[in-house]
Amino acid sequence: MNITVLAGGIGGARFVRGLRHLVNPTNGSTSTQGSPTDSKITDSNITVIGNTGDDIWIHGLRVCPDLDTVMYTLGDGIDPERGWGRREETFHAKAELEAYGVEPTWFGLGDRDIGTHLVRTTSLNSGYRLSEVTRALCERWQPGVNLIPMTDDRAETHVVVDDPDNPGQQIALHFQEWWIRYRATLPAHRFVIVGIEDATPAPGVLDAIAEADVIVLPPSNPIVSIGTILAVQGVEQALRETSAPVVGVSPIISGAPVRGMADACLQANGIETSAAAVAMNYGARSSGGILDGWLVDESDVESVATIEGAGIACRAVPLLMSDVERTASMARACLDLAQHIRRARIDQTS
Ligand code: FO1
Repeated sequence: MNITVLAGGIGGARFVRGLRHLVNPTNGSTSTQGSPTDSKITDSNITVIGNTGDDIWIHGLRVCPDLDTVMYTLGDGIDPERGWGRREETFHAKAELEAYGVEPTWFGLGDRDIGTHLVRTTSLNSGYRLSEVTRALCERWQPGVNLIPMTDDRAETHVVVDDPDNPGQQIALHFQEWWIRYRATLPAHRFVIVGIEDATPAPGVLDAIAEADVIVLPPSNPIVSIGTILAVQGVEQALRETSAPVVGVSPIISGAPVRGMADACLQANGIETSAAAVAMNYGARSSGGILDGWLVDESDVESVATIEGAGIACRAVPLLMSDVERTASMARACLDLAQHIRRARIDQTS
């Protein structure tokens, strides 16, 4: 089975780790598989289309937070508490830059992480495409999935806010400054993806959508992570045209994001912070959107009828990714819902 996932950072990476555990359980571990139909699942391959809208030049280094979070999480190099950057990290280089009074000082540039950015920056400067560099970096980390950036071109999310230093003026901050330095507390007027007009899908992105048996939207930020991937020309159209069921997982549980500041992003786009509102924002394929199915947490079970009424098949299951097994169960629920959607289509056509 070909499974394609459109992923952002921490939430998306953790979901893919559970999905990988489901389809390629490590030897000896008890996976959540049970029924004989699972043989179809176990020889699956996973392609992750990663968001690059968060990417930033920092002290001359190209940093790709969401690609690295997926790569480190699946390669077991991630810092488990932070959810980003390397485990056993130190920040000596960052302290030296601060001692020189070099800005930005708000970005957590780790010493081990700098190794990745040096390899990536050198390779990019030598003319390699980001997708080629990402493949090369994954040779070391062996994530067990095919990680492809959404585009090899520049497409950087900026956030238009009221200038904290010039009342009455608006400025565009790089997403990372808004997210890290200001913790998304400056109300966002809108998001602008600089370069998106000229950005084309990286090699393999459209094929991964067209050739998928299932496409999953994990609980990543629907605006600045998955929304950014959808903004790359051709991607949303490919999702509408693919025969694969598109199943999403709500990043909102009981009206709040599980982590991160997705609510600040939703508010900026006038979207209510609820599981149903995020599903409606993606839209049902039958009404011009991209969603065939949507998973909400059990605590949001009352929204199932509304979502189904909009033409999106919906199930309420536990959505807290507190460990790999629970996340694998969520992934299982995604694949089961995709199977249900496929069968329902066959029934309709027969
Ligand atoms: N997030 C923070 O909250 N503070 C940081 O200092 C920080 C540094 C950082 C460095 C490398 C990297 O790959 C990610 C980093 N992140 C940091 C996370 C990052 O801002 C977010 O994970 C994504 O951009 C949003 O998903």
